[in-house]
Amino acid sequence: MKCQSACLAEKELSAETQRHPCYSFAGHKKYARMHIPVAPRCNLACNYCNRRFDCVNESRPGVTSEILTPQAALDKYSLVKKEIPNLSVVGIAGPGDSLADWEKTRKSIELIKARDEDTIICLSTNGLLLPELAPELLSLGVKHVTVTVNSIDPKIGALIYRHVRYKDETLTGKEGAELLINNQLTGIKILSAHGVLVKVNIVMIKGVNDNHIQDVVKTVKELGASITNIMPLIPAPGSVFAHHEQTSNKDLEKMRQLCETDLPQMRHCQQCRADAIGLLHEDRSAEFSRSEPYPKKPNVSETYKIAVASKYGKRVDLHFGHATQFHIYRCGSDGFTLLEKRGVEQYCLGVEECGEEEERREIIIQSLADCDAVLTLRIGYHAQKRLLEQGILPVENCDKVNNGLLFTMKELAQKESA
Ligand code: CLF
Ligand code: SF4
Repeated sequence: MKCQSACLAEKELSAETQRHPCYSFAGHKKYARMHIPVAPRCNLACNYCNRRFDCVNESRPGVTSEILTPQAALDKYSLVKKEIPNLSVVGIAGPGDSLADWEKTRKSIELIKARDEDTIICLSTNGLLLPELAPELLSLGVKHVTVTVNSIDPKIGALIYRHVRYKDETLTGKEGAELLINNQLTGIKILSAHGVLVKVNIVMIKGVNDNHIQDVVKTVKELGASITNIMPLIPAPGSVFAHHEQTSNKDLEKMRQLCETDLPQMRHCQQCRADAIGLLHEDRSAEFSRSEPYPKKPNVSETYKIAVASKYGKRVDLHFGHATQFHIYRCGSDGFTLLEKRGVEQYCLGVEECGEEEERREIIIQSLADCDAVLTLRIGYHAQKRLLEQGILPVENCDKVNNGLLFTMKELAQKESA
C-alpha cells in the first residue's frame, strides 16, 4: 500500500510514536485508540459543520457522540483498557473543539495520565486557542497534536468559516479568518519547536481551497509540522456546504501525491467519531456505549418498516457495506415487531462475482426498497445519497436495536412533518 512508504518513516519514529496508530502506519494494525468525547463546545463556525454532529475537522459527519465528564471518561477508559490491552492512545477530538472546552480537556488528561503514565495523549483542535494553551499542553506532556488548517489565506478562509469567537468577540469574514490562521500557525510553530509531533489536517473543498492546499502544506512544513492528512469534504446535512460536491478519491489522491514531495501524507485515516474505540479499521465503540433505559413506546401515528444492520439483532453494530443480512422490523405506536431477517448475499448471487462496489450497493438498496429507513452503525456518503433518492431514510446509530429503532422513528416522523 502506498502509505507504507509515504507515512512518517517508521525507523525515525520514537518508540512512543510507533505505538500511535494514526502517526505510524505499521502501528495502526497493532494498536488501538480511544476517543473520549469530553469537549462539546466550539469557538468556530465552519461551513462544513452541522453542530448536531461531531467536529468534522477530525471526524466525519455521523452520529452525535454522547458527552462524558472527565471522571466518566476515566471510568470508561479503565473499562476499555481491561478489554483492549493494546489500547495505546487516548485522543480528544470533540465532539466540539478540545481547546474550546479546555477545563474538561485538561482535567481528563490529568486523570488519565495519573492512572496510566504510558498512555499517549493526543489532541485534535481547530487551533484558535493554541498560542495561549500550548504552554499548558507542553507541561501536561502532550506530544501529539492535530491542527486543522484549511487555508493560510484569509480570503479563502472567509469562504470556509462563518465566524470566529475569540475572547468574547465574534469576528467574521477576512478578519476572523486572519486571526484564526495567525493563531493556528503560531501554535504549530510553538508546539513543533518543543518536540510535539504536529499533524495538520486539511479538509479539501472543491472550488474553495483545492488550488491552495500545496501552499498550506509548504507553510506548515516550514513551521515544523510532521505530516499532513488531507481529508475529503463529506457534505454534512444541514451545513452550509450540505450540497457542495463531495471530494472524490481520485482528486484526493492526486493532491496527496503533489503534497508528499513536501511532507509525508497520512492515507489510513478513518475520519473517526469523537467516541471511536479500537483499531482504526475496527470501531468497537458500540460495545462500550452507555446502556440507556429502554425507551417508552413511541408516540407516532404512522407504521414504518425499518431495516437494521445488526449481527445478532441486539445492537446496531454493522456498517451498511458489511451487512450480509438486515433485520426488518415493523414499528408503530404499539412497539416493534421483527418481521424477518433478510439476507443480502442472496441478492448478489445473480451478479457475477458481485465484486463491484457500486453494483453491490445498488443490489442491497433494491433489496430494501420496501423499507422506510435503514438503520446502520455507519454508512458511506454515496449509499446514503442513493437511499435518499429511493425515498429511504439512512440513519446512523450505535445503540441497542430498540433504542435505534425509536431514534429512527423519531427521525422519520420529523422528516414527514418537515
Ligand atoms: Fe484521535 Fe486524531 Fe489523535 Fe488519531 S484519530 S485525535 S490523531 S488518536 Fe486518526 Fe481518526 Fe483519522 Fe484522526 S484515524 S480521524 S487521524
Ligand atoms: Fe464544527 Fe469542528 Fe468547525 Fe467547531 S471546529 S465548527 S465543531 S467542524
